[in-house]
Amino acid sequence: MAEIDGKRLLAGLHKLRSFGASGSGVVRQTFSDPDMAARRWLCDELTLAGLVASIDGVGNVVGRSQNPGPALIIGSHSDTQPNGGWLDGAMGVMYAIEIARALREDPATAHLAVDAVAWSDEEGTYTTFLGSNSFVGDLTDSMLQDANAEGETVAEAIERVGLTGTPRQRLDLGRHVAYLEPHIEQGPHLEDAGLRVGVVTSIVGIRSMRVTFVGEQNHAGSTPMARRKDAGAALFAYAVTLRERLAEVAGPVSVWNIGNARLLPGGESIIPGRAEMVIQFRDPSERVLDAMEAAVVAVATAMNDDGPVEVTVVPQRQPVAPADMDPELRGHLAAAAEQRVPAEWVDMPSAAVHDAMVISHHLPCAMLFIPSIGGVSHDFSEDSTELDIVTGCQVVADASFSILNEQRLSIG
Ligand code: HGY
Ligand code: MN
Ligand code: MN
Repeated sequence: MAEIDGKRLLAGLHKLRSFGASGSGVVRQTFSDPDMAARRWLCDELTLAGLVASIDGVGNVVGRSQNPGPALIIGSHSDTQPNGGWLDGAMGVMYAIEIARALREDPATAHLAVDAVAWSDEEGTYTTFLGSNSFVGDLTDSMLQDANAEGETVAEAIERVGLTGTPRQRLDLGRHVAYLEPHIEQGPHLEDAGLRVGVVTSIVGIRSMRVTFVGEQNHAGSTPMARRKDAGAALFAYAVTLRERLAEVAGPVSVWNIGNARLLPGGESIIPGRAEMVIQFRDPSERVLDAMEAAVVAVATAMNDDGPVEVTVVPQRQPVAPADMDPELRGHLAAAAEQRVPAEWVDMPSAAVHDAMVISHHLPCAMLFIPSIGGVSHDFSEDSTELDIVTGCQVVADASFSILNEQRLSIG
């Protein structure tokens, strides 16, 4: 089996961390200067790894092995949340580069084809899984009109960073046989159980809805309470009622979160005439997601019936359905984990969403997790041990070898 170079992997991760570094975390949102600088650096790294590398028309960085297929695609995303951790996405990208290098450096595996990717906008700064949706041909024109919090659309951002007209890389079913996405768990389960590796069974579905409240802006002192149409008061009342309703329809692992709540104009002496929030919810079952979405709408309808504030609900992002990982690929990851960390691995679901959900509609996919310290992610303090980072990469490298070997044997 090709042995990965742990020191080289960690050095690359710390270099990638430097693009948008902020304390112990990273601020590298899609199409920002740090994001594009990181993508250019990744292009160079992929080239050094012997791959033919380019940034495509939506910002994906794709390194294509010069070996003929069958080819494995390995990777993740290189963009981050506004308050991102240094490993979320980045680790899978650097695993891909290290594995491509290690297989190429070992004469016994130098003939194998591993393509490496860093997807664009996994974190939804602009739209839903921009890079992986584009790669599989599911990017719609309306998604190109989705915008970030500042109102810049995907199309405008692509123009701004100079990618307009650049070809978009696409899945090649005549070459690509599987996609592996290594990732940190972003939750507490592996650490709580004292385990080193998670082999992902399935990934939750996710939906988000924007709820808007329109009342009347007025003076916070001279307007009698009984005559107010307070959009802010309506938002808070809605949020409390909604949590109760969601708890009634939720499944055992359902989660929900209120984000981007705003009172407008927001001064303490002004009754807010407008308020808005985004409610995001996730569950492994479409039926439960449907029930949760119905609750979001029902609470708004009841509030409209009572008045005095008008409440509207619209989808914030395209929903993403739950996705199962490929059993055969999982078997390769499980066998490699059992070899490297016997009895210290487990099959587990993913409560975070990933590009593998999008790819899995077109190509067999699998994911490997390593533990997150304290189960923390989407926070500057996100971290994992160096041992777990390096071990995870070796397990994925071993599985990559066995998957491609099996493919070549089956082709004959
Ligand atoms: O939110 C998520 O699950 C992912 O980290 N973007
Ligand atoms: Mn991620
Ligand atoms: Mn994330």
